[in-house]
Amino acid sequence: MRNILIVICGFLLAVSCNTNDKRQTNANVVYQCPMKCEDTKTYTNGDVSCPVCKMDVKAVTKEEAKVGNASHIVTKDESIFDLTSQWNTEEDESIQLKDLKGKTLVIVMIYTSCRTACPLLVQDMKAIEAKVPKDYLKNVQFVLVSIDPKVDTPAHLKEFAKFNKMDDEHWTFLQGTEEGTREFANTLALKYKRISPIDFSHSNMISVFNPKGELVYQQEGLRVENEGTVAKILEVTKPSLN
Ligand SMILES: [Cu+2]
Repeated sequence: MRNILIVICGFLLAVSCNTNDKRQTNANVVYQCPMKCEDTKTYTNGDVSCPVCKMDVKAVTKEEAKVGNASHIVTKDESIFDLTSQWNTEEDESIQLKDLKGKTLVIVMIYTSCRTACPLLVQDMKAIEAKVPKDYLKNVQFVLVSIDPKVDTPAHLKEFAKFNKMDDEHWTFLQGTEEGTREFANTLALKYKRISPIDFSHSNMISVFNPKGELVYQQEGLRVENEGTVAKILEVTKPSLN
């Protein structure tokens, strides 16, 4: 009888330890926008959606939640010139990213029918371009990659470029395939998601690649200070002599 009691006590102890463990794990779970629109802000309730991008919040550990947006900055040795996806430019030329090799690339992902963030991102790109001296500008390519390749055809992109006075040679607009676009966004750690038949939610990010195609800098947000971005562009770009 005594033995049985010991076994039962042992069993109860084990069960209560288990429940404790579970409680601990649950206490460590919070909810957060998968795009970190509100940076490190968390919710205790998983039934809400992000007030910024409208995506459902997802469960993360408290440690994961503390890692802010800036953690996306990846300085890997991988080059975007290794990507073999095919793209169409606004001039209706078919290219691969490696065709842009040798220049510093300043890249943003947008879609032309966006009426909220993208017009600001376009202005941010132009503000950066305005700060790059002419002799450097020859070795820098400003690239706008569409996240809505169905709508943003080369003709459409050309129209957009003209309208926004971005049709100088150092501007390039790219339309890819759905797959190629998604793959490219992943290499930037950039997230986007269709939220209605015509609209997307997306991260707001301008990325700088050195002439070897390695990611060297990312500017996050809208209308943010661009000094760091410009400094990085000048650091990795050789001015042209003529
Ligand atoms: Cu947008």
